[in-house]
Amino acid sequence: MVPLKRRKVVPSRVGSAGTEPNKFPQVILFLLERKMGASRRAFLSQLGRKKGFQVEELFSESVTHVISENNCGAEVRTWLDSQVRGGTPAHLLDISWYTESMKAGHPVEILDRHKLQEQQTSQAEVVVFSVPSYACQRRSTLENHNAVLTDALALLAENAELSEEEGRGVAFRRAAAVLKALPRPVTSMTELRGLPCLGDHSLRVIKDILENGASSEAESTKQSERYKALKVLTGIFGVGAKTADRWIREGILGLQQLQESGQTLNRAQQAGLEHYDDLNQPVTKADADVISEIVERAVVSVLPGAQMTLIGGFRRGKQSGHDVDFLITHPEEGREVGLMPKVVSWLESQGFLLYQKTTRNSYLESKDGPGRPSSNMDRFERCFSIFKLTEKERRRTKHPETATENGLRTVSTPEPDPHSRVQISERSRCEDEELEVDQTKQAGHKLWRAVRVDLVVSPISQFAFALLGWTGSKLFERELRRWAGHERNMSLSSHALYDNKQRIYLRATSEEEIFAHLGLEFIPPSERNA
Ligand code: 8GT
Ligand code: MN
Repeated sequence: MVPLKRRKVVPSRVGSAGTEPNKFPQVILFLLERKMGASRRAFLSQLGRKKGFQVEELFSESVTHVISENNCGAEVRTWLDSQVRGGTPAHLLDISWYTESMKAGHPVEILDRHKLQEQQTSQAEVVVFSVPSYACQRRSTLENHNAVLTDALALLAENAELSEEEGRGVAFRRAAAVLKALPRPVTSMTELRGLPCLGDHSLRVIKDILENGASSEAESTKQSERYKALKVLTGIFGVGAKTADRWIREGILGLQQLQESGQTLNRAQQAGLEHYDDLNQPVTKADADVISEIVERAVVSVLPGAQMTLIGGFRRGKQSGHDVDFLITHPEEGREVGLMPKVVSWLESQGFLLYQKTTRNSYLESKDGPGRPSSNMDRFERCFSIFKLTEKERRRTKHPETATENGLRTVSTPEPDPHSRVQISERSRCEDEELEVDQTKQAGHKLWRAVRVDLVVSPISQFAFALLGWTGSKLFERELRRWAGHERNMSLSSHALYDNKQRIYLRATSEEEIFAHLGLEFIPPSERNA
């Protein structure tokens, strides 16, 4: 057993019948509930007391050994810092030390493998930054003081995602989100001590940048033929990482090679290729507002009383996005059934859709109830579409308020795009459009652009969950679910919140209520840009 500092011994507050008297007065244990769970903690604590160990219910400065399960040193350190200012000199140990000590009937010697990865902090090692572990506990800061670091990590995250290495992608995204939350630029590695979610790989990248001004890994990735080809090919709507990878292995690295290859493209990919330039141009908030009005007209025309909400990045206050997302519902449960095909038909009849695919909602037919605990697959009725947004619509739905707000309302004609002009003449049906084409040709400009639009329909009983689930960001959603599972023993989906302990679904009619169920402070959409 390693010698411990002599301390004032505080009598146990939890001595109760059936427990041995404290046999090891120099050892005061505390079991961290985080990730261990309350019931396992209670069980293990009781076991320890029976063997004559002093196991504290509450953390205090007298604790000599902090025991945790499935936590890394940084996570435990962050938790402890929130309890005791200036940290604690206690040993931070893995559960293995505890179980071995239980077996031996006395505190066993602390070996390296028992210690949590992070070494004990000395007085000199002061924690500079303190950031909560989960992105859903953080409000996004207005300014990113560490853009060079986060850009490199985001690029590596994107490359991992495009290479179907999801875990690695998430790790980089989490690390980037933590750095983005810092109040000032990081200047040395020691400042990162105690920060959550910084894995070895991310730390190597950060170190490289701090020492050499750039990350060699990020730079070489950016220059690599594979990354460039993945970007171009997945830029085609309907093409995911798997398809792009297959094409690359067949020697297809760009659009021209793809067109010449004679590959069979599905309907989505054909549309994606046809509107490639438009769909790879950011959608402005102004255009998102114009499309909102069109969708609203559609929804109200086919079902009076139905409601539509802008979701995704634009709900979070982003000024541009890669698509526009909408959630549709009706205040009377059940009235939303059959709504999607009607909305789509209306939009189609008005000539707004260049492409659409509606996926059926299998939830209604499924017998396993909303949001099965293990499932975060979305089962709402959903329509992936490509809108044709014309100048005429842009003018028609001009809002004086937004015009002055950000100046984006003044519609500037997009860059000439000969590729798309051809499509106009191919697609022209009515005289109006013929006239537009004429004008377009004369002016050398095109008078419409293609925009990706996603529509989702939810019953009102699930609306709050759908709204929360579809507002994003993707990392924020992932972190919410991680929090729910690890910290609350609950399962969150875009359909429901399930309490695994009580075995009940928790109802909510607003996002605020869901945060309250989760024991989280409410973070408004504009501050969720994790
Ligand atoms: P962007 O459009 O500007 O790139 O940014 P975004 O609006 O934040 O991203 P998005 O890709 O349009 O996705 C919007 C949100 O919808 C994301 O936060 C994501 O979590 C959510 N989302 C999907 N697909 C699905 C899905 O199948 N089920 C659920 N529940 N949410 C989804 O993108
Ligand atoms: Mn979006």
